[in-house]
Amino acid sequence: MKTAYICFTTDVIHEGHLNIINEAKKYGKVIAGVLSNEALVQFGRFPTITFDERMKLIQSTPGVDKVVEQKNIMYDEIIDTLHPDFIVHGSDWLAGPTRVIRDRVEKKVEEYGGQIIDIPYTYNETVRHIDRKIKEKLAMPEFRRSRLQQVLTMRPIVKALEVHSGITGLIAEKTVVEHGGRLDQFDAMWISSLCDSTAKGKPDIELVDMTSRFRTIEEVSEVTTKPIIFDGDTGGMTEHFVYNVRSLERMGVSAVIIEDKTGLKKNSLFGTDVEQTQDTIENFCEKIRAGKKVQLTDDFMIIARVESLILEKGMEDALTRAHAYVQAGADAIMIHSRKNTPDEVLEFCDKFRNENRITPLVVVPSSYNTITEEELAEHGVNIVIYANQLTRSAFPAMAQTAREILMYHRAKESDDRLMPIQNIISLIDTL
Ligand code: SPV
Ligand code: MG
Repeated sequence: MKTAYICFTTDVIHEGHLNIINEAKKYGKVIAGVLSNEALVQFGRFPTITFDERMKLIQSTPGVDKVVEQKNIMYDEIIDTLHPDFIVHGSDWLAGPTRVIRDRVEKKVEEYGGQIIDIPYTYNETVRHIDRKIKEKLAMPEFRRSRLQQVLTMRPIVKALEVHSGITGLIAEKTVVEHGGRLDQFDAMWISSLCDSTAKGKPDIELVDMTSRFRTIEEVSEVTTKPIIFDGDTGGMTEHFVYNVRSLERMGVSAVIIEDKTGLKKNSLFGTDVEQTQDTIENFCEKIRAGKKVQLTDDFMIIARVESLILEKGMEDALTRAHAYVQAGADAIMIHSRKNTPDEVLEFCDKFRNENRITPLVVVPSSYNTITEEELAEHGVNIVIYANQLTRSAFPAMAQTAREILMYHRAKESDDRLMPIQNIISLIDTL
């Protein structure tokens, strides 16, 4: 008997899936692949149920004869193992970034005379409603909060992009690229104090108050599902920090990063050009301990940011502080540098990893931007934050348009560089 293979990436079976199974049945025995969590996350879908639950769900669906795990987005391995006569899929993969998957399947099955069957994709009101419900569930604080810890176990390195508004949140949420035969997207979002302040035309000196910073979180949360890492600056006074930990946790934020500076905070990229004071190890450890004590879930992370390299206090100081902060309960360490080579950060990571193989390491390669994610991961880095690039790319584009309109007394000269408003609107979900 011939075999028809279908891969499932879903947590809920709806009539669209049943239709595909029924169509597949016409071609032979139906083998259903269930995409692994790791692959699913890479695919831009976060599971709302466990892998075993998804296996059981597909197994119990009428029409499915056999269930197997599909470990990769690409079908190569599964095709090599099963040699299915038919690969059946919704026609949605004929367009968009998933086209690359179909192209590769097409090449693979040609090798032994297999065939792709594209089934017109069902996208009616019921299906749309189910999709929306899954997305809403993913956006709920209790689901979103734990997602950073989950992606840390699933991705070789977690990539976070700076966001400071609903629309930048949507860019981080929805940008998917196909490059070199693989799909990629961001895993998390970083709400930078620098860019949040800049968007409000204010300096990055903890001037924008927490109520306003929390408003930004809400704005981003309303339209996205990815985990949020919040830039908590110095954390402020310990007596205030504990309240903010509770608020962030309640909002579904996954992590706060606080830096070991005290007094009037200045942006780290100024380094020693401006006066900046590092907190004592004792005080900062006390702040970390106080924060950990008040948090109510195991999901939330307090990440300690070591400013020793920024403030030119030396590698030993950076390492001593990092280990002390971990002892005090920090869930991860962020090491920052404003050098234009990654050397000191890599040296820190290697030395830290000699002593500590578990605590996640976070880096922000703004100035040492030639290093790749792969190289960072080789040195034990777990999270890479692209902290300000969206703001820095938008600002010159906006300033140029403003100058051109003033110069030509009309907008025509700028228009070729501008995105049609329909393309921008297409990012925005309608209810
Ligand atoms: C931010 O993005 O606000 C940061 C990173 O704290 S940096 O600007 O490099 O200090
Ligand atoms: Mg900051």
